[in-house]
Amino acid sequence: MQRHFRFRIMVPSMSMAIALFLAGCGGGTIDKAVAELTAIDGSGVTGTVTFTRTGSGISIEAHVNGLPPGDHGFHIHEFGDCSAPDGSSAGGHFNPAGVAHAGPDSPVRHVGDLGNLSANAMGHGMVMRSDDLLSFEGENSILDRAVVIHLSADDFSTQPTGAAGARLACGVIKAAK
Ligand SMILES: [Cu+2]
Ligand SMILES: [Zn+2]
Repeated sequence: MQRHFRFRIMVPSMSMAIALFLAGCGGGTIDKAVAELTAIDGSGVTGTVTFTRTGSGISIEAHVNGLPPGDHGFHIHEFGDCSAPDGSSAGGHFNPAGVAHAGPDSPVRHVGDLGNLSANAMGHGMVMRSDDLLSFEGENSILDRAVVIHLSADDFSTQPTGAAGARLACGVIKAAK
């Protein structure tokens, strides 16, 4: 009788300990994600975009090579699929709220509206900024979506694309350590 009683106490406390262990080791939040950009249709454009959690949002650090000098539309597109020869499989701009396209500093914009990436004479472009609209969870989660770099500049007004033209590079945003 006493043995049976002790057994019943032990089972719930052990399962609680296992749950705490799993929460600590396996259920942690994502703090970083990376998109490795590969060239679309022989463009020669490649790069890396790193997203890192900050206190209020996500910081973006992009390094891209092989670009024509000048500004290039820089977006997060809805689908993490870069398989189509023209990059169209990534879909349109990531826009969970169903609002209008705009620039990255506009109070109302697509979540995916990251603005332009400006390439120098060497074809290198870089972006370092922080963005409070991006998230690693919930409806604004950018995980498993795609970063796309375009041939032309985003004008921040033409709907729904910013008239940024053809897609030069694409990479799926993957959770990282
Ligand atoms: Cu785009
Ligand atoms: Zn947009």
